[in-house]
Amino acid sequence: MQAWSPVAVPATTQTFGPLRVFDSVSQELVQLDCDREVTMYVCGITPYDATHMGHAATYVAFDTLQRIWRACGATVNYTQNVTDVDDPLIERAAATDRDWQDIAVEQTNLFRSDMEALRVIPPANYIGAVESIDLVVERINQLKAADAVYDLDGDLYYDITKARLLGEIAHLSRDEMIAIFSQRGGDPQRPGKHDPLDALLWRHERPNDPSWPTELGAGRPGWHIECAAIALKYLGNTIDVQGGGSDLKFPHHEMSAAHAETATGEQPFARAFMHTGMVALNGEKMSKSLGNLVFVSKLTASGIDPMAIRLTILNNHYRTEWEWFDSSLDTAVARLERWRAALSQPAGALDITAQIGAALTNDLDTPRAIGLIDEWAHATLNGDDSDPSSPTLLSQTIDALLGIA
Ligand code: 5CA
Ligand code: ZN
Repeated sequence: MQAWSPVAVPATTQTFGPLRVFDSVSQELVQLDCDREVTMYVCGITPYDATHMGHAATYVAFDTLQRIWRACGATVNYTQNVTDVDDPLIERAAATDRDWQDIAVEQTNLFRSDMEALRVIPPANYIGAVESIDLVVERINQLKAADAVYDLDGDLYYDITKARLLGEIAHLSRDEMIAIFSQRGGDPQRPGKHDPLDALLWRHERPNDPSWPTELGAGRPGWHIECAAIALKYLGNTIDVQGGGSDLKFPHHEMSAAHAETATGEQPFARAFMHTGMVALNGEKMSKSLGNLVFVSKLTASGIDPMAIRLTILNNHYRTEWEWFDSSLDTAVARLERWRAALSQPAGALDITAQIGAALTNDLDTPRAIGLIDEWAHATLNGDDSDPSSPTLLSQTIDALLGIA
């Protein structure tokens, strides 16, 4: 698939690092390598409804990681999928009497324009499920060879006893996993399954359900094998970072990692698993099903500077759960105005770029970086020109690392 337009990122003159981020498996900060080509897979959207601020926050977080990782010296090979065929999309199409493909194209286009507005660097590989059917079939065949697949009335399931580390990403007990599996696309109750936690790999063809003819028979991929197959193909058997929102820890990231490790026989699937906190509105997780949504596209259409939206997102640490308030956006609009006024002063910049780098390489501490810039802007606008260095360097650093132009 076509991603979206590239973003010009200014070169940073300083190199920052070491870079540490929080890994959901070890529940500790781990150091990411900066001296080589690194790989990052972030789960993409299911394009059945308009992308909202929660999605935007997740992709801005991983974009900020990519920017800091680059400034630390790494070349980042970034891959993202689009779940352009799955149950929610097909159900929405049926409910609205529309073609599922039309909905996917329309919503993926909206997502692309949101990402462009927020200055998110596009992935090098932007890959749809529909264009990955062959990859999925190849991986299911590998899983079969590993004796990890069984057939239930034509559907293929992954035998969960083959998983190395089940529960280690989300830190859930077996009972807890079974309890939430059905809310997250699983079918623990289906009669005939060997284990309630076995995950669907291949859904055989049914009336009014899209399917592709393959050597597995006609059907379509399960959700977790889609991401495993795409990540393995474009990034190799061990990726540096697997990312997404915290709602993807279980089952999605647990299952994708299990499928990948069983298929390749190599482990770990990812050196670090990173998860963003859920964004809420009116006290509840912003979600398509609840309908409590704020849209980037609506805000930008009403004349809001997308950089103020990005700044609102970054004023929250990516791992916290936070709530969207319109007043936070007002604060960001005013902040951006102050920063730009301070940066247009001919001199007076105290050199805070090293401190900004130190904050950001410490598990992406964007609120701390914003606080440092606030203090600097305040001092500069109050005529503190004790250090005559040029604001250009600072402006470039803010642009390169935080993505705020
Ligand atoms: N296509 C799958 C991943 S393979 C999927 O989960 N799609 S999604 O459209 O439902 O979500 C896309 C990304 O946005 C996921 O990483 C998800 O965790 C994240 N996300 C969804 N809602 C929120 C929210 N309220 N706050 C933060 N991130 C969210
Ligand atoms: Zn995924």
